[in-house]
Amino acid sequence: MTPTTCLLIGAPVDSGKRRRGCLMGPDAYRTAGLAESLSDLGHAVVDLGNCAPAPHDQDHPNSPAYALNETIGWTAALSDAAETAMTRGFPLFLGGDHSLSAGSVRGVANHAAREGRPLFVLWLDAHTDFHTPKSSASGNLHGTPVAYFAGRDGFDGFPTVENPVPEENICMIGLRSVDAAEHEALAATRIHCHDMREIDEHGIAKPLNAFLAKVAAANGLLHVSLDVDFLDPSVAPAVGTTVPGGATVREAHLVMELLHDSGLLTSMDLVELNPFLDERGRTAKLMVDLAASALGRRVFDRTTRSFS
Ligand code: 6HN
Ligand code: MN
Ligand code: MN
Ligand code: MN
Repeated sequence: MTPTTCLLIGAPVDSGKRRRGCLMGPDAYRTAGLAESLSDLGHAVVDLGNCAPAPHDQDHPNSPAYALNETIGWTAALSDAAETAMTRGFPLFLGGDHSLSAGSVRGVANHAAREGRPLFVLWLDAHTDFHTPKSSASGNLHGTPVAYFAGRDGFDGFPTVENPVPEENICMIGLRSVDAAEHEALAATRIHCHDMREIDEHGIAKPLNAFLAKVAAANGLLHVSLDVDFLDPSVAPAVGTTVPGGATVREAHLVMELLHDSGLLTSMDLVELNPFLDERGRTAKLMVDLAASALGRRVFDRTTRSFS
């Protein structure tokens, strides 16, 4: 990748579910050496510090959605931060739970619309996060961001999504925990869904390369959202929603390496890291290494055939 300006945007969002700890995520990435890893690759790195949610009302005591108004406040603030950052460089959102992507993707989509280019989203996750606040059985809004930025109804009180991401521009890889309501809703969409069974059978490069070809053909922008639980819990224990049977370290790195080689990646979220559940920082370190792969780190250079 030609050297770029990486903008680190701390998004200590902890409102998207009841189990606490994701608010420590941004500092865990900093501690694990994210800025240094990216500057070692030749990028300029600007740490913009942590965002705060926009002012918001108290929740209604009977609200079925947990911390609804705080999540609405985060969505507004992060959307603005994303839109601004897209004009300055490559935004990297340091989560924070996955509800942050409602904001990051909305902002990136507004930027894409202003540029007159289509936005594509790659969702790397065990889950589809396609609930609405009304369909969610858990009431945890980290299970809803895709439905929000795809323009589903049911997000009363949230900032209006002026530029929904078209269904056919969304690709999910790593799926292995999909609720019945999400399954039914997704079946009626053109979202590309690739579960772990498909990855086992055909390899992870196949659906990814097919998607990247679509992005390239459309001259699109590409946002990637990497949920820690995309990875197998044996290598990434620091997440509250572990599901066995996830991506291996090499599968995840291959995705990142192919993303880098495509030259298409324009923004990224690192989400769901809960440092309270980590083992001596190993999950934070793995996520930092994956971000570095996405931004150009490699062991062996295929063009010069030399080790670096
Ligand atoms: N995530 N489908 C479950 C729920 O509570 O709605 C799990 C959501 C997981 C959220 O992956 O960020
Ligand atoms: Mn998720
Ligand atoms: Mn997940
Ligand atoms: Mn597909």
